[in-house]
Amino acid sequence: MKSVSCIFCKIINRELDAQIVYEDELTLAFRDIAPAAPHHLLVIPKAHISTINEADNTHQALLGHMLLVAKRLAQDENIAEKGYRLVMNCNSQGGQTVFHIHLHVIGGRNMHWPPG
Ligand code: DGP
Repeated sequence: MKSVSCIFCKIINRELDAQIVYEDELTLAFRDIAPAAPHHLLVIPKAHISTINEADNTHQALLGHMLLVAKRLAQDENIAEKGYRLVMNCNSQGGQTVFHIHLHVIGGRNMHWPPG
């Protein structure tokens, strides 16, 4: 199910431009418009799930698939060996600003811990 007002659904439907780097039947990946590091991709499900709180057991394979897509993209971007970070923010205190779940794949520089 798509949400008409969701910007990530619009990217999936090609109603909004993005630098798409990967697509399959379940997911889409594209470059973040405001990169937080030299490499910053977003992996999203084609199904509209607004936050990880809305995910349930029917999404188990999809969520695992997103992680494997992220790993593959890190390899494609040549950041896998040095290291990278996978992040999914949830709701306002978690820093989520787009309410269609997405896995950030961030790399190309040293990461800090704890995150801000
Ligand atoms: P989050 O704060 O976790 O919800 O991350 C949302 C990310 O989405 C943020 O890093 C910026 C990115 N973003 C927002 N709007 C667009 C857009 O229209 N295109 C692209 N490529 N990225 C976007």
